[in-house]
Amino acid sequence: MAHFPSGFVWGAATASYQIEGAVQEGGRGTSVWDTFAHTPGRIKGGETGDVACDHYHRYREDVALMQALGLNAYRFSIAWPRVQPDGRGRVNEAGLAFYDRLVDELLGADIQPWATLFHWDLPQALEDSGGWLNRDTAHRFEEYAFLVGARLADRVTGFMTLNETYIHFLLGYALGQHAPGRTLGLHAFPAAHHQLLGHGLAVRALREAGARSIGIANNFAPVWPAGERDADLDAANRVDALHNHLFTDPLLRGEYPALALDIVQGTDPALLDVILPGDLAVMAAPLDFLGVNYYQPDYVKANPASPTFGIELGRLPDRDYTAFGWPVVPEGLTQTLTGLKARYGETCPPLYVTESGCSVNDVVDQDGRVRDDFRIRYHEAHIDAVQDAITQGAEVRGYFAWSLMDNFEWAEGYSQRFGLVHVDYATQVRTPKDSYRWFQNFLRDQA
Ligand code: IFM
Repeated sequence: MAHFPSGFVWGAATASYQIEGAVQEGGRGTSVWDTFAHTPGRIKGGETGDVACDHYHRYREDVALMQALGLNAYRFSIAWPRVQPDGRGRVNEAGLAFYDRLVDELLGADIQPWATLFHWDLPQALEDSGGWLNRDTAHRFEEYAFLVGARLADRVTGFMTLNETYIHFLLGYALGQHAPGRTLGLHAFPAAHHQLLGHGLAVRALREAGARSIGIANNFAPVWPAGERDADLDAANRVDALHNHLFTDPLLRGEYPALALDIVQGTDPALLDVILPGDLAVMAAPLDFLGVNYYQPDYVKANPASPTFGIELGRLPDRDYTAFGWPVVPEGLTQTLTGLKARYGETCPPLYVTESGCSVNDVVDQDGRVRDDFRIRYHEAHIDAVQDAITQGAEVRGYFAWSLMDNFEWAEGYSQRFGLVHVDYATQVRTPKDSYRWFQNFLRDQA
């Protein structure tokens, strides 16, 4: 495989609710995911993140695994309700102290800490006043960003404000498959606008607090029409506007894409009233990098009968599929990275792949090995795809595998394993998979 420039960031990623557990320890408040997971029927098998990977207690062991793998970076998220149990005002020192210890442990292992401020676990108290539908949440996020920055900016290499604004809007507010479980369809637009506003306010707050490098981790997908009918092409353009452009144009161009505004206005013109003068300028605060979470393309068909905006997602032919049923399409990552450069030109900041990975039905064999060749091929192909993008002129500076270890996969509970490290949830035993060993050798070769 190709050699990457020295200084290229090689990491793995996780998120607080998916791994930490200890939901009632250290003064942590309740998050929307605690509430959602404890609501019968929401999560496969009735599972919750109450214990997850018990990372809150085992973070030293987990950092040791990263160090032995040879990672030079780790992307984790900070649980807002650990830091501010009510999402406003009172700061929980024990919560901040946990992230202090984690960051110091990483630095002691020569691993750069990359912290995401919001990976979907909103304090329940803020949800009770409307969550991201309420403009005030953006201001509470600014306050929280400042206090995390003031505590950690001296040691954190890169801050990401939010994770996957589109997915949170779509699954949390439009379709109700994730917390907080709202089913507003496109009437959820205020949740998109206020996340983006919160992002811009948080960038400003983090800078004031001394952060050195600030970005966001958005989810991107190349959108491919599943047919040549005008209706399919039109559907593909609409999905592209909503999935990709709506969440990044405001940050890098200072404007909403016209097609997305048309779609929202066509749903209800009053929805656009949440956009106040000056909001776009706040959202467009300069960024040091753009995080790209990539999994699969959107393969789109028009279907007026479909309840999801008259659009149906098709199944790409002739592909390998992950255990989750997602097609493996590495060239979609190349297209995404080069496409960002093409769309945003000079205003496109350096790119990091902040998530890429696949779920596999892994088992620990009799001899203690997890033979996850599928995952090895996945990462090999996606790292090659990054190399192709660099060759074609995209400035890509890092690759974070999703995920360091198996964890709570949201509505899927523990049924989807994405880790380089296998977790036995009954015993909390960690077993490095073959993909971990493959990545370790790959990184040795890069050195
Ligand atoms: O587990 C999630 C993560 O929290 C956000 N990006 C996609 C991953 C796999 O679904």
